[in-house]
Amino acid sequence: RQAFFRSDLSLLLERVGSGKESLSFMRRRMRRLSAQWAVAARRLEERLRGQYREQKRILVHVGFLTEESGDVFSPKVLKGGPLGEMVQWADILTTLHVLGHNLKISLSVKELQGSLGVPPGRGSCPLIGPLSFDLIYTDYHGLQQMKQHMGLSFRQHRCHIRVIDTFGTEPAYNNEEYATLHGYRTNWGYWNLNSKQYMTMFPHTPDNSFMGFVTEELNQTERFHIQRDKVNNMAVVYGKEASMWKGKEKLLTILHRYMDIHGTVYYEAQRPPEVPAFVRNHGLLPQQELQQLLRKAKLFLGFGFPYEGPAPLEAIANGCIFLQPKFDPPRSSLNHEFFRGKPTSREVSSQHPYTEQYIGKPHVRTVDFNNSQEFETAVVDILKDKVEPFIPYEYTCEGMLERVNAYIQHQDFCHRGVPFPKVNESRTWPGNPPSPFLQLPNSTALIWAPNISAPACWPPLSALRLVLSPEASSCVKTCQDAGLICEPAFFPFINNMEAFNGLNAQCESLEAEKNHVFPAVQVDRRECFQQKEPLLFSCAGVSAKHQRVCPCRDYLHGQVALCRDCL
Ligand code: U2F
Repeated sequence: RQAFFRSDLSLLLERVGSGKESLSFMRRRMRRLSAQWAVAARRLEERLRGQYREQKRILVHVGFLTEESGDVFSPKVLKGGPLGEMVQWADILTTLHVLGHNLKISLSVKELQGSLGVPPGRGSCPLIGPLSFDLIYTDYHGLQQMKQHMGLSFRQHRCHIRVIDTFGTEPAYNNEEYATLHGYRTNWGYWNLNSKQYMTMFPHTPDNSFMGFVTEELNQTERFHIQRDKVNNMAVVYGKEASMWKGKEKLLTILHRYMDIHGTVYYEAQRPPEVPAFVRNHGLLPQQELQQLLRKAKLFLGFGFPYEGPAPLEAIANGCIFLQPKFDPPRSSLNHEFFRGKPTSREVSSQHPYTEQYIGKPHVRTVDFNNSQEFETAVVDILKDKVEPFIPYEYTCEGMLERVNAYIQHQDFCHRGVPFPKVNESRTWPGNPPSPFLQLPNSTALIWAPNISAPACWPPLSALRLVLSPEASSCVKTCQDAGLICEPAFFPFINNMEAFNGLNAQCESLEAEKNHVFPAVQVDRRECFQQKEPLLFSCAGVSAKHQRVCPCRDYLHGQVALCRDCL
């Protein structure tokens, strides 16, 4: 059956219900953004005209909101607790609904069992029949619950699952055997999914799919009002909880020399929060009122926590400049408590690396907050800067609809499109002779555009550009330095001798091993290594001794998840 765009959200709002604060928060958000979604749906429909889109049966099981997982989030919605996850789930549900799919929402284990057809009273190993869903969106809590209640069927059906995973899961952590043997085992990882089944809040690593969320857009009148009403010396501090302001008195004092400071810190009437007296605290605001405050402010100031939330994008969308601390050394699960135990080694270079790397000046300034002079200079510069409200396309409703639609129509983890080539088996492609090579500026990397006509693959292989990384560089970084992005779906096509030859690797030996940095080359020893375990293909992997064979591709401006030929 064909899917048709929907612009009316009433059915969705009804299904979400409002039994808890978290659900009410999500419903309020859906309602507030409904006009914006409708416009985006019309635009995308126009652009995709003529494309057949299949309607999928989708189960959405929001594990972290179930009572069975402890639901620690809902009671804190009005008390300064995390809201980012709720923002994202509200937007995912809306996207799936607007794209015209057949949705079932589950917010408890009971509903999950009902949806999956688990007979009541059966033990922990039921065999359920054919799955009545094409796709299941859940999170790590939900995954655990599904495994528990699907018993033996879990393995069989897991290719249909998509895991909403805020900070991302790297392949080395996802492969159970490898994680256990090599010290990558955490409480969350080791599910042996295809790493693209994990969907993140920001495009952290291309090993995962970037799901995202949306940022509220401005109409012409609102833009005009922002220009008119901006208060040049008004700052809003990013931080809903008093703990996020601890130890920041010195910075606040510097800032206060130049600007009026506003905050939105939650407090209970009898115990006002400990913020300096010169701060005007509004208390935790409803999202809509926070937007109004941001429309007036010039500066949005991050103090280092929370990491990677939606609020900086909202501030930039409302014409603020986001000033945030650089982390040197970068923080990660290897050196920092908050990230410890998360299934990724990703290095977090600032409070919000996405805004640092993908947006940058003039909207974002990332400086060393331990250096008061540097901080003060940034504040002075911001007072002089002129900025326009800005939203990266991938964080607009149209961008999210476009991206998720492409995933739903093209990603398939149930059928292996490419037969995994037998290791050491040489495949011959009708292809260009691998020259001339393009030497990338300031890099030892070589790039080769093979002309492969291979089986159906998404993204299409026409986008493949093969790059040999320098030593100690991941494919994430290598592709980025070449103005491209790493595409793990291409790994199976380049795990062979043609690729090594194409990159002029001059292999004298070739071995196949399970190692998350392979395929790779040890150039001085002329040793080449193939990957033996498809689940370990990894863009993120990095090794001091190896140069990695990196499958890169182009990407659309403002929509990094998609390539030119992806739509
Ligand atoms: C992030 O979670 P947070 O919820 O702490 O992220 P924020 O960026 O602070 O804000 C989320 C939403 O809260 C809203 C605001 C944002 O959309 O509009 N809000 C509000 O309604 N009223 C206010 O007064 C202030 C903000 C991240 F998203 C999570 O994934 C992480 O787990 C967490 C920890 O790093 O950080």
